[in-house]
Amino acid sequence: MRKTIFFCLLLTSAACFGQESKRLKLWYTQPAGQTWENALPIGNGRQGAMIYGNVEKEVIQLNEHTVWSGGPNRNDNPAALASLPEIRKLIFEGKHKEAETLANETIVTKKSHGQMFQPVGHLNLTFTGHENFTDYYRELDIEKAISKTTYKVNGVTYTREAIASFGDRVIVVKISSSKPGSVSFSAHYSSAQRNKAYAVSPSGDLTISGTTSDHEGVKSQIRFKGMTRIKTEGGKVSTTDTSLNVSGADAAFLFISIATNFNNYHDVSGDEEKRAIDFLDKSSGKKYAVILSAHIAGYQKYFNRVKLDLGNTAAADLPTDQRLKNFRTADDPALVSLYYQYGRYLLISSSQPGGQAANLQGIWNSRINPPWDSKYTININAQMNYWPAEKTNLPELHEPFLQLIKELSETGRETAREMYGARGWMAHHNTDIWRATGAIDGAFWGMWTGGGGWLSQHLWEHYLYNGDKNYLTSVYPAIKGAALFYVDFLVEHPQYKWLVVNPGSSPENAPKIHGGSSLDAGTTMDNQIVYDAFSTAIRAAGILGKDAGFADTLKQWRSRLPPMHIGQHNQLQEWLDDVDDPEDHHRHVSHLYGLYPSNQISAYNTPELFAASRNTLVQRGDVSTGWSMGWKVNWWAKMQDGNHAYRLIQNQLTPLGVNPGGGGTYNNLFDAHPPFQIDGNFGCTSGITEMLMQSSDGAIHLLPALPDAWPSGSITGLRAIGGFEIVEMQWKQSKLVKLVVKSNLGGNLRLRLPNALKQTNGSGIKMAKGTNTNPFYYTEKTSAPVISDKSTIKPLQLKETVLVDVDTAKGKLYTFISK
Ligand code: FUC
Repeated sequence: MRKTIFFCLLLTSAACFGQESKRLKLWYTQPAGQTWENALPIGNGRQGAMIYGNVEKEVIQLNEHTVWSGGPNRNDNPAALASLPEIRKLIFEGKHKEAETLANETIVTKKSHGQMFQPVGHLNLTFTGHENFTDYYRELDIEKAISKTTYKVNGVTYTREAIASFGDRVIVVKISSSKPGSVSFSAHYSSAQRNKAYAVSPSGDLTISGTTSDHEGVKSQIRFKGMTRIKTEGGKVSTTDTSLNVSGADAAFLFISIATNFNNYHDVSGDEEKRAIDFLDKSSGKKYAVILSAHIAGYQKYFNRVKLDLGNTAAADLPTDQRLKNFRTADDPALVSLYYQYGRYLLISSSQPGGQAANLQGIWNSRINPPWDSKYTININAQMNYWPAEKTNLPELHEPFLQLIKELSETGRETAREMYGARGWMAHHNTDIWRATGAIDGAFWGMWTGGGGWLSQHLWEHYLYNGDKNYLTSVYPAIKGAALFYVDFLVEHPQYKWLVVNPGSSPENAPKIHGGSSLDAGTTMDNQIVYDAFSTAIRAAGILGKDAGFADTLKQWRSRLPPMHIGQHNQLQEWLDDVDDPEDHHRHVSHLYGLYPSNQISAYNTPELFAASRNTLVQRGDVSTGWSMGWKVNWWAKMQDGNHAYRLIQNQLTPLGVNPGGGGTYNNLFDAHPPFQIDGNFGCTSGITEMLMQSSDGAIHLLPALPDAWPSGSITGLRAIGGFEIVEMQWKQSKLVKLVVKSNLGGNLRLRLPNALKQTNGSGIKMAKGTNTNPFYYTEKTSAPVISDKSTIKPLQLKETVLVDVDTAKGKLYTFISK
């Protein structure tokens, strides 16, 4: 803020206000052209659109959250159960490749490898005579969720505004001009879907109807209907068989609705026609100003909860694509806050209560056969989408994902029983809108059983933030079922006697000595996931006063899981044996699941494992795919190394193609794996939060990883475990100067501070001793690690912090300032 003011003095105030208002905008001085990743995303959780901002031929690429290939289906392989003993034996005998070959036959599906999230098509707008234009400008205002394009032709300024309305279930485009009567264009649909038809309905609406693709033996059962109704001020609307033509209007308003027959993963009996018409009829009679203000209010209800200021510099005055190019060498902290808020914008736009969860591309996909089907990869990617939800104050938006998990706990029950003879439920490494839980792609990738165990932690996380026991009761069966699966699935390791997952894997990676096979028993991530599945079920059962006997069994079984291992390279071992290669730069660093998002590895409780995790991170290297770098921002934040976390942000905010062999960011600030995957956006937003505040390790830790690049700043509205809200936090010269915390549930507020603060009313704050009495902050004490004889691991020197306790009452605010 101070930098802004100083900079303002150098400029006219008008210019300065102009820049101020661009703070939360992505803006450009050229159209997207033919490049989808230059177009700007809008969405309301049900509909998504990419706005190209092309002048003469505008393209609005359309998505709807339930437009998926196929129909209700399952993809279990029933041959799994009979071959399980043999696969286990082969792995225990060190014949990993043979085990994998057998698993490819008997465990990997013979049916669908998952269905595809597909586009509806394009709405094309042709503006004849607009070939030569000047004064071009387009933006996405993420404070209001509005995309805008303006340009001049023959002295007339044309403006297009597009919203995916949060109040009404339609996309609305307003086209206007500075001179009355100059709005003329034609509109038609196009689509790469094979089965589709275009028409103009008797009521004069432009329509597209079709069915999605049959895919991998699953027949499409999804019918979609898209409708566009145009209302004008002045002028005329005429029609052809497949287009609407506007001429001489002062302004035109396009209402775009899309619906399908999808009700839920096992019911497709809805009426897409009726739905699409209803959405149009309800909205198109309203005044644009009314729709717009409901839209902004509906969006800002979520967006405005968090405000972040990391400072502002002259570097921020350039268009977004230029800033992205410059970021690695420029001082542009405001690009980080823009990117941070863009992550929240994307979650609000792609994940709304009652809708589908944000998939691999959120809700934006133009391809009939998208990369990885744009489905849900649940060995990291889908979970990462939801890392920002709780802490950046968007808990309602977690709901579609929690619903997906509850539904998987239904479909995954049959998979557990049929394939593994186990109770409870499980999922392999992928799922889709039909909640398929079979093993796909090949055993190297698909032979991983951790989907249920990991996902169930999201059900628990939601409770840790809201403390709502009714909610916990509603998700307890899924939490219990995820643990129960492992009670039946674990086997004793013949050599070490620990209980292990076999067959398992450390997602998508293999140690060299296993002949190219990823299959193994007791991998570190598998052990950590089982540990969490058990611990969470034990705690949930305790809180709800249920299943005491079951919880005792889980405690006993948990004590027989393998401890974590520190290997010869001072690394956290990825596998049970010390076979890691310090030159391995694989994008998955799955064994650090225990550091983040789990907290089994702690700076304060497990110092050797914490130090080993750092070595693993260093050995694995920084530059990688987009999502991998996003995860690393979180890990370096947990390492309390703000400068290293910042380096990862620099790597992530790099135009695609500059990081050799790695990902980066597209001009529209979409994350590049490459190709586009939205997980990296969400992972980085989560990581930036973790740099400023963490609450997973026994206290609310403020500014745990502040980089030198952000000496002063402020943030409002973050949420912490136990119902606390960081109403406001300010820091100056890298020192925390003000903190306001709201307690929504009461209980002990334990703060870990970078420097001492005093409470403004002077009472109640005391130095903390012993464990935190707040039950939400209970942390499990993991077993001591097994350390290799060759290791020279030593705990890291941690930054000094001040640990204080404040007894809080429900609903009260607590303010602290520098001493
Ligand atoms: C996992 C990753 C890939 C990609 C895919 C969607 O398989 O290993 O990098 O992100 O998911």
